[in-house]
Amino acid sequence: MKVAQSERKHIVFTGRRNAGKSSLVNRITGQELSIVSDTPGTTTDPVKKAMELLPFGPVVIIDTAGIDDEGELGAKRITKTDKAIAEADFVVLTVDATSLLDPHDEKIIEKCNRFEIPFIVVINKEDLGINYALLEQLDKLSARHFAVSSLTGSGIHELKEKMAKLIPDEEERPLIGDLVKQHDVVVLVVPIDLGAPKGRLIMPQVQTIRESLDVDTIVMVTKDKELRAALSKLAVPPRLVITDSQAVMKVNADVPDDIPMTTFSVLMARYKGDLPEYVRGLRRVEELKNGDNVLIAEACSHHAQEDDIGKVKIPRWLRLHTKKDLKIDIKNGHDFPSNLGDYKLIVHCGGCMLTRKAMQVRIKEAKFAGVPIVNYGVLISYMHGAVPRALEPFEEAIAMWEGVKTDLNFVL
Ligand SMILES: Nc1nc2c(ncn2[C@@H]2O[C@H](COP(=O)(O)OP(=O)(O)OP(=O)(O)O)[C@@H](O)[C@H]2O)c(=O)[nH]1
Ligand code: SF4
Ligand SMILES: [Mg+2]
Repeated sequence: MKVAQSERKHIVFTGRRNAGKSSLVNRITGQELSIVSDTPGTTTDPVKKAMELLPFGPVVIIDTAGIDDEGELGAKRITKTDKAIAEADFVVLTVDATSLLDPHDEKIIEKCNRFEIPFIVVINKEDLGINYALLEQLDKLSARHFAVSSLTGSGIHELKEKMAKLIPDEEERPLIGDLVKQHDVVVLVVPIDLGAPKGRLIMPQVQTIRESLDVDTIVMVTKDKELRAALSKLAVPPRLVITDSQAVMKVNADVPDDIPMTTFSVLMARYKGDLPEYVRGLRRVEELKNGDNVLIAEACSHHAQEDDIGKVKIPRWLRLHTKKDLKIDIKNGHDFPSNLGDYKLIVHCGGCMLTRKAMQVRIKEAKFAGVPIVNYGVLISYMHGAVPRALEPFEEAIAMWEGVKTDLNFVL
């Protein structure tokens, strides 16, 4: 079965130049994927390989450039490695058995601890003998370690088994499966406007349909224009209506109050991100002042439409809603800026191309920098008057909303 990259666990191999990262990756994958040489700085761009890590399952193995690379190019490579680590489900820090940990290695350990990324230190080149002081250093940091030789192959099989046990095999989170039950009717509202991709549905829509079918519900898919007609044809009211965020205002008006309603983005926010945290971020929307910096972050660099949601619509709606002269930066791709502290608010996309772990790390980075974060779905619903309605199916989000509302003394 083909597994989407964002659903595979990402294992990032990092370490200083010449520690033997590429040799280790080649041993683990059983393929000569990465070039090995005794010239430091051989690996430049990250090398990715999807594979089955038995007994664990599908993973993506990522070999990276050394974390002690030098010069201007070296610094760029280190940034790429940093990004790869931020998106990792598991990190393998490779250290030369004859050396000691240096500040570069310690920084990786500190980062993994801070962002709760599980990791192992692989002491490579054990055939050359292990420096006892290195073991002492690792023990002092309580860093889990394991010795191998990528040259002779000793310890590799055991390492793979160890990694398979350590990679977090999170329980599958439901997108919608826990909100509906057998024979419920679920109505999905999918506007087919200029922004809709030609000839297909987008991933969150497809995933919602598939999961609804898995729990034996009856799915009705309609455009926003036909929603009223669709509802009138049903003998029983639907259990839930889910709409694309961009039609939330119309759908909110068209769906009777006693029928629960939410958006695909809110579902995705719960699935990939942290829905209560995004709701908490709404408080900051009302605290923004003239001249404040707002970051709009998109996790991939899709081709921008003329009236693009992240580049055009959200900035426009945010300025209209706050009536403030905001300075809005739009960043996309895998670059999540390191200067988060310069912003008053982060508005993040749904992150459908990110792993859940990567999205969680971004949320943690925002928290660490003390900057509130919201996502497109929650913000759009809020600015279009569909909060708290679109949050009602989710207890924790509603509880957070009650707190936010009290804090701001909203007159709703
Ligand atoms: N003796 C011994 N040599 C090894 C072992 N693993 C790798 N080497 C050697 O160490 C050197 C560096 O190996 P690489 O795998 O290219 O190291 P790297 O960490 O990917 O290096 P960069 O890509 O430059 O950052 C090569 O000469 C390898 O042959 C090992 O287990 N034992
Ligand atoms: S939600 Fe984010 S990751 Fe998904 S397509 Fe849009 S910009 Fe890319
Ligand atoms: Mg290499």
